[in-house]
Amino acid sequence: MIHAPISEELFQRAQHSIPGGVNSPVRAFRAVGGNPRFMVSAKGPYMFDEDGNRYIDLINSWGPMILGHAAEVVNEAVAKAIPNSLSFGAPTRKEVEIAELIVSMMPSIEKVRMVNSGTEATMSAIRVARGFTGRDKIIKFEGCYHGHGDSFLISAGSGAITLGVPDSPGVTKGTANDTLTAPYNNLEAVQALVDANKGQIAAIILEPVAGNMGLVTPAEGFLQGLRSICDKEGIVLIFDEVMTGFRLSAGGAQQLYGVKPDMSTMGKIIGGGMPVGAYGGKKEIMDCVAPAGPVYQAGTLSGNPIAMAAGMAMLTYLKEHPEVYTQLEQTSASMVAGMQQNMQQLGLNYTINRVGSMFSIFFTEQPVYDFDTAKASDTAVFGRYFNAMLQRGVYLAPSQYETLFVSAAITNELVEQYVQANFEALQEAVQG
Ligand code: HOZ
Repeated sequence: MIHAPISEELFQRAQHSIPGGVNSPVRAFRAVGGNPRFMVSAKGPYMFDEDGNRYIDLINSWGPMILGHAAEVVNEAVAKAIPNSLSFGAPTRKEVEIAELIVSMMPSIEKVRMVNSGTEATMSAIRVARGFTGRDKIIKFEGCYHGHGDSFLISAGSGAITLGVPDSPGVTKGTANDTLTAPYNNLEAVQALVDANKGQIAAIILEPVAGNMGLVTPAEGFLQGLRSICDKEGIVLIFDEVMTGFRLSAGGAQQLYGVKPDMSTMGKIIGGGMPVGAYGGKKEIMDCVAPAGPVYQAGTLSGNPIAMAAGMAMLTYLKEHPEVYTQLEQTSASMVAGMQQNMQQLGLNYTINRVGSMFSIFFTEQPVYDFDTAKASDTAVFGRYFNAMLQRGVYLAPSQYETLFVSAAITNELVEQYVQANFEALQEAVQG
């Protein structure tokens, strides 16, 4: 039995000085019960908490640690950059190099602007799309999460739905009115919105593989269908690749599915674990951004030298080592195959969705292809499953409405341990 009294004490203490005791809501474990674990270190596939417990990590900082924790290639680059100052607030060679690298890796990106988080990237991207088109409205999909910008906290996934506030108080009616929503994978609904708002839609933004309502894959033809609606109507198609970028392939979901958006947003892996985001796209759109154009967007710490060093090291490694993606695919496929075998043995038939190294189990027997079908999952069973896995030293995302991220540090032996833990945890979770 894993105990965590120090984490419990820290969590109690944290409630006095931090809202809800955490700096990002999902971390509070509210959807699964119990106390969050306070981490002190991590190496390779493992995280270690304040109580000295070790966990196999399947969140990997929500994606960035694709090589596992404390990857030497990234740590060395950061260590080398630190003595040269933590920040300049002036341009650097590294910013040019990372921009060139991103352009060379992401199929649709011709120019890119670095920011400090995925949220900043998506907020900036829709401002640019609005500036470029001269239109106000955007379409987003129910259950997709694009960070916590006002325009996106409408039918939002991730922590918003985990805590039951998919439409957050504090977002003005005016802002909400400019965000139209459609069910994921439903082209007819998108077409109907476009028809009803002729000439008013600036952008359609989506996660090309949705990972914030659990993992939901794009149906065949969905991304292509959006591409042609956008082409016909002069709408900017934005792929939010904050989670999928550099993970599902070196060129993200757009490379995997062969569909080019007009703009892309990125984060997570792009910073190698440092707080970095970016948005980019076609030259003519990105040249609207100040100082090249009139759409204002800025950041004192944007392009921070330490963050750029980490991101550059990570992206360079991924570009030069395509075998990482083959390994991630094999590892993740084995994990899911093991889960499926377990379910067969236990007479269960829950839904598992997977693309590459991202996957989710939903506690429903029905296929999950949008927000409503994702919400059919029995979250009470999920909570029990999560805690049963935690007790067996496996750290999963503490919400049904998140995805798991596999790292290249997961060995075959760890896959076996994971599959065994899954068997026992499933048994425990369904017993109630
Ligand atoms: N779904 C979020 C990452 N895209 C979870 C991380 C967080 O909100 O803290």
